[in-house]
Amino acid sequence: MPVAEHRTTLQEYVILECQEKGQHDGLDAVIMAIADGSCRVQQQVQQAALADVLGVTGETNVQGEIVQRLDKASSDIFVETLSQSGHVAAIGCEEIEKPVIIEGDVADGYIVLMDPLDGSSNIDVAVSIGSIFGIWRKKPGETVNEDSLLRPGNEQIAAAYVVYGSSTVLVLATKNNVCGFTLDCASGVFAVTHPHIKIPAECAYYSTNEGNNKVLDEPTKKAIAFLRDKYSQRYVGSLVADFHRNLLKGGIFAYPADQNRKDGRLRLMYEANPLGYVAEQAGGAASTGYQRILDIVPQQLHQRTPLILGNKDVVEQTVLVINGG
Ligand code: AHM
Ligand code: MG
Repeated sequence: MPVAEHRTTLQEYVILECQEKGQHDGLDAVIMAIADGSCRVQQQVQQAALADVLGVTGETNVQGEIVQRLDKASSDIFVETLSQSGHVAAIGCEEIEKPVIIEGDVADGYIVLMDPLDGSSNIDVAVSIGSIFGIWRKKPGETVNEDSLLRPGNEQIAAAYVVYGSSTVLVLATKNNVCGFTLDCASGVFAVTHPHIKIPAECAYYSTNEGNNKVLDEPTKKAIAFLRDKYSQRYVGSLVADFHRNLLKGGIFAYPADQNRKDGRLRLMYEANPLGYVAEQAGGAASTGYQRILDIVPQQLHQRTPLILGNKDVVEQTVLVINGG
């Protein structure tokens, strides 16, 4: 018997959620397209070298980073499932320089920004990786073009991520509601396993690349020292996996700007914004150190941002230290 039986499936959940939120225009299809794509990606992740998807493609992406074969495969899979959903007007993707504009009648379309395979450095070594999605509703009557994707995170109507770890978990956030689903690999069905996620009040962990300490400015060094003094460190090096642990167990993730990365390391539109949205709906917070992530008015699809993400109180205390408090 499939283990997902007798549990609410993702499909049942999104239909109810869309009814409750008055979203009757295909948001459920967009979310199921993400779920279908992530089932296919997880099969490749599980088979790894056997499916011949490890290693590099030999290309570099728009950020100048080496493209792994699984980065490319995941990007292709999600572009296909989202395009075919019939409700996506445009896709912005870490691996694709320009937005993918979907032709045809998509009057009620959504705009999806995605990191199809997060944690690229962990692909070849069987460590948890993931996919991240921010979802915006197209403006009424708008003809979508490149600028249509440059919307602030506070206009997202949903966000989701998938962790391909010891199990495959999809977390979906809609306004004030965050829910986790585990994939039953035998049936390809996601079922509710983590209802009503709220980030625990107590912060257990901090997650940061301590190797960057030497290139931090003094206030940021003090902020990291403040975290180091109070909490245990956990750092996977896949944002999705680090965030997922901190969301369930209580914790804070920090990738601040440094001498080598003046604008930070992570991407605003398809890493910081979606996870910032998930964090806020679960009672947490996301900041650059100076500004709420979701309030940033984006200038470019692939722009980077410093990111402090997790327990609200601890994000606020960290921001205070960065600002000399
Ligand atoms: P990617 O989207 O190309 O995988 O890059 C983002 C990743 C994040 O998952 C992770 O938090 C960060 O880069 C790790 O960076 P570093 O190796 O500098 O610690
Ligand atoms: Mg990433």
